[in-house]
Amino acid sequence: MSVITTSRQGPVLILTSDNPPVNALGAAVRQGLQAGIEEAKGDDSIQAVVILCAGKTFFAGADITEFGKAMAEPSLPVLVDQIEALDKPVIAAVHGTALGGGCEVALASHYRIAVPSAKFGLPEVKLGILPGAGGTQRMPRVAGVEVALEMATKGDPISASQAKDAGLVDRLAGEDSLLADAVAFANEVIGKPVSRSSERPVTVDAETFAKFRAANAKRFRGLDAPNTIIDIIEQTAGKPYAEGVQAERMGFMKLIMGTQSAALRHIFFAERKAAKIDGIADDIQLRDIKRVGVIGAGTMGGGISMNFLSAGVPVTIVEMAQDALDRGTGVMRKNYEATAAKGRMTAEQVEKAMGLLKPTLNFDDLAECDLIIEAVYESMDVKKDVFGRLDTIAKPGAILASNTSYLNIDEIAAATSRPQDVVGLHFFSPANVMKLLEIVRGAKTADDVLATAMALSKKIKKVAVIAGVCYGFIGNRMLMPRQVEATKMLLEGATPEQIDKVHVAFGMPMGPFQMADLAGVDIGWHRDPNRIENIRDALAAEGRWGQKKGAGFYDYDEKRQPSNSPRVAELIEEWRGKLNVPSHEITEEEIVVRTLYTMVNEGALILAEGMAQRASDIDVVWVYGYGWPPYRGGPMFWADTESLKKIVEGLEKYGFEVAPLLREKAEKGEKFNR
Ligand code: TC6
Repeated sequence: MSVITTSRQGPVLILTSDNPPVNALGAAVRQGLQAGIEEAKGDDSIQAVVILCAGKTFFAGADITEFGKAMAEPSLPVLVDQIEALDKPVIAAVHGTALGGGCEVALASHYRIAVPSAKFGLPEVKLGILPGAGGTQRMPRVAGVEVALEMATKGDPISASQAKDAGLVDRLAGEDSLLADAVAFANEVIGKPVSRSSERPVTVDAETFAKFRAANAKRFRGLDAPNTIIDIIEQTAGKPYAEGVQAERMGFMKLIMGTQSAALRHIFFAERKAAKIDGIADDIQLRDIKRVGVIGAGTMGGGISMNFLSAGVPVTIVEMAQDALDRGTGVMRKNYEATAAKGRMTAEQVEKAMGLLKPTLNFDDLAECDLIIEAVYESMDVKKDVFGRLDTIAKPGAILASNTSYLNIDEIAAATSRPQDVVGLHFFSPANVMKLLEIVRGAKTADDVLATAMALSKKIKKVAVIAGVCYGFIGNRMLMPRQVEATKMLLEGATPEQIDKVHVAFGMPMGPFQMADLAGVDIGWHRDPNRIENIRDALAAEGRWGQKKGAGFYDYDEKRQPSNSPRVAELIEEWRGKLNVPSHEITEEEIVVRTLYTMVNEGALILAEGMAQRASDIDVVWVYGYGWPPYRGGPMFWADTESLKKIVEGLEKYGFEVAPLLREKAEKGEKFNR
C-alpha cells in the first residue's frame, strides 16, 4: 500500500500521508505527494488540494536516515517547488509538529491551517544543516526576516498561535476537526489566484543582521550551521527566489559534508539508541509508578522531586528535621517561581506542581510510594542503613533507587532482601535542569525495573543511558583521569587558566578548574586542616572553596568575574617544591592528550568491560551531562574523527597505558561509532 492515499471531497483532492512514526519525508512519501500533485494538475474536476498527515504528526522533516546516500527522485527541493507551482490552491493541514522539510512543505503550500496544539519549526540547525528545501527563502518572505532568523538559527519550534501571529498560519482549525476545516477552507479559496510564497518580496531593515549577530555571538561561536544560515538569508534577501535557493543549495551541501553535521546527526540517533536496553524486549510489562518517594530535601533531593512534580507525578519527600524540610521545599518553590517569572510557567502550574508535593518527617510515609529515590549523604554506611530501613517499609514491587554518583549499587542492594528491585538513578546537578540520567544496572536488577526507569526518564524529559556498576559509572569515571592529569600539570608548570582555555576553545562551557570553582573546591574534602595532601586540599583548607567564597583556583570579584590568583600561583610553587616536581613548558598538545585523550582511553575501558552498552551511549553521557560540545559528537565520536591511531600515538608519547580495545581498533583501522 502506498504511504500516500488520495481521496476526494467534491472538488477537493485530499493527499494523506501515513508513514509512521513521524511521517518523515522519505522517498515513498515524496513520490506519493508528487503523484498527487500531478493528478491534481491533470484533472479539471480537482480544484484544490489538501495535504494532511495520519498518525501523531504532520511531516516531522526529511528522512534523516537517507542523508549521506544518493537521494531518490524527486528530491525535497524539487517537490516543494512543484507543490507551489500548481495553479490550484494547496492547503497544508497541520497537526503535531511541522518540522524541517515538513515546515517547508507547509511554506510551499499556498495556505496553512493548523490545530491549536500544532507546532512549527526549522530544527535543521540542530543537525548542523540548514533548511534546504526553500526554507531560508520562503520563511523570510512569509513570516519576516526576524522570525526566519530566530527559527532557522536556533531550531526551536513555535506554537500554532505564534505562527498565526507571524503570518505563517492563515487559520486555526478545531482541535478535532482539522480535515473538515481544511476542506471548508479549500472550498472558500477555489478559483482565487494562488498566492506563492516564493513570489513575495522580502522586507529587510539593514541593521537586523548586525544586531542579530551581535546578540547571538556567544551562542553561535564556532558553529558552522547558524552562521551559514545568517549569511545566506542576508546575502539573498532582496534577490529573486531562484537565485536565493541556489545559494541555499550550496550552503546545504557544504554543511552536510562537514564534520559538525555528522557529529550532530550522530548525537540525534545516539540519544534515541540509548533508550534501547540490550536483551530486554520493547513490550516488557512495566511497573506502575503512581507516586514517587524522595529521601533528602537538599539540593539533589529537591531537584529530583521537581522533575516528577513537573510531569504531574505526586512526590512524598522525607527529611529528618523540620527546618531542613522547610528549607528544601522553600527552594523548590523559589525555583518554580523563578521559572514562572521568566514566563516559562504560569502561576497555576507552579501551584499545581507544589500541590503534588507531600513533605514529611515520617519515613514510614514512603510505604505509599511505587518508586523511592534516596538522595542522602554519599557514604556507603549511610546508604546501606537507608536501604535496610526501606526494605522493611516499602511495598512489595516498589523500585528502590539510589542517586549515588560513585558507589557500588550491588553492595547497596545487598542491604535489602530484594536486590532485584534496586537500581541506580544518577541525576546530575541541578537535577531539575540537567538532561542526563545514568540508570545503573546492578547485577541483580530486574529487567522490568530497568525498563520502567527508562520509560519514566522519558516522562520526566531526561535523556537516559544504562551504565554498569563501576566507580563513577560512565561520566564521573571518565572525569577522573581528566582531573588527575589537569592537577598534575599545575605542578609541572601549567596555570589553571592555560588548561581551562584549551577546554573552552575546544567548545566546553568551562575548563576543569572553572568547573571545580563552580561546583565547590571543598566537595570531597575531608575537612581536616591537618591533613593537606594536595593543592586542592590546600585551597580548601584556606577557605578557597570556589565561586561561592569569591576565591578558588581563581579570584572572583563581586560580579563573579574570575582573575588569575597570585595566591594560587604561590601555592602551586610551594607544592612543586615540596613534592620536588620538575617543571617544563606545557604545550596545548600535551593538555589535549592528557585531559582529552585520557578520557577516550577510559571510555574504551568502560566499553570493553561492558559498563556502557555502546560507544554512542558514552557520547550521550558527555553531551547531556557535562557540556561536551554536541558539534563534536561526544568523546568517542570525536576520537573517531581525530583518528584512533593519532590518539594511541599521543597517549604513548606521554607515557599512558593504552586501553586494549582502543589499540585494537586503531590497528584494525576501525572506529568506535560506525
Ligand atoms: C530536514 O528536514 C531537512 C530538510 C532539507 C532537505 C533538503 N527522519 O524522537 P522520537 C525517528 S532535517 C528519520 O523518539 P517523539 C526517531 O529516530 C529534519 N527518522 O519521537 C525514532 O526512531 P526509533 C528536520 C526520524 O515523539 C522515531 O522516529 N526534522 C526522524 O519523542 C521516534 O522519534 C527534525 O530534525 C526523521 N526526521 O518526537 C525533527 N524524526 O523509534 C527530528 C524522528 O527507531 N525529530 N525519527 O528510535 C524530532 O524532533 C522528534 O522525533 C519529534 C517526535 C518531535 C518529531
